Amino acid sequence: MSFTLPGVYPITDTKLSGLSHVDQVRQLIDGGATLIQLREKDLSPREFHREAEVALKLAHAHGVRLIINDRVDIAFALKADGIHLGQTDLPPAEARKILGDEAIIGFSTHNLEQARAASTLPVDYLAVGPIFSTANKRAPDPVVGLIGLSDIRVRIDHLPIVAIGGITVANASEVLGAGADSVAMISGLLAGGNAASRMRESLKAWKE
Ligand code: 3NM
Repeated sequence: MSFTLPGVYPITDTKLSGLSHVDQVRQLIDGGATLIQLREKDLSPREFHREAEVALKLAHAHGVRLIINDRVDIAFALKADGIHLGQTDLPPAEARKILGDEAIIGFSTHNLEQARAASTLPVDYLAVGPIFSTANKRAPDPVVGLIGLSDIRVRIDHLPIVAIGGITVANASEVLGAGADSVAMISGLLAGGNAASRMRESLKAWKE
C-alpha cells in the first residue's frame, strides 16, 4: 500500500487541551485536518473506546481519517483507519495480522538504528522524534535534532516520515526543510486554545 502523509499531522491530548477527543477532532477538522491521531494515556480502555467511537463517527462524516495510538484492540473493534505503534507496543507485523492490509500502520523511531530496523517492517510511515525537546512525552528519548532527521531521511527513502517533538507553527518549515514529509504536533496546536486557527496556520506554513 502506498500511503501519503498530510503535511500536518495533529495528535490529541485531553489533558493539555482540556477538551474531549471528539471536541479536539471537531476543532482540528474545522482547521483543515485530514488525518488525526487519537492519543490517550490516562482513560481506561473502555472509556477510550467510547470516546474514540464518537470521534471516529465525526471524522468519517467529514472524510477525515483517524489513527488510534497504541491500542490495536480498539482500532480493530472500531474499524479505525489505522494504528500508531511505539517501540514497546505490539510489533507492527502482529498489528498487520490483526488489522489487515488496508490499515495504516505508523511506527515511532527515535534514532537511525531504529529507523533502519523499522524500514523492513510492514509499516506505512515512520515517526521520527523527538526533533526538539518536548514536555508531552513521558521519558522522551534523546533529541534527534534537524541534522539527525535529515540523516535518517537520506537513508530511509521509501517510507514517508513524520517528524515529532517540540514542533510548532514557528519551526515547522525548517523541520519540513530537513526532509520530513509531515509534522506531528500536540502542544503546537492544542495548548492555549484555538486549535482550528493554529491548524490552519500550520497548513499554510506547510504549503509555502
Ligand atoms: N512522541 P509536542 S515526542 C507523542 O519522540 C510524542 O516519538 C514523541 O508533543 C517521540 O508536539 C511526542 O507537544 C510529544 O512536543 C509531542
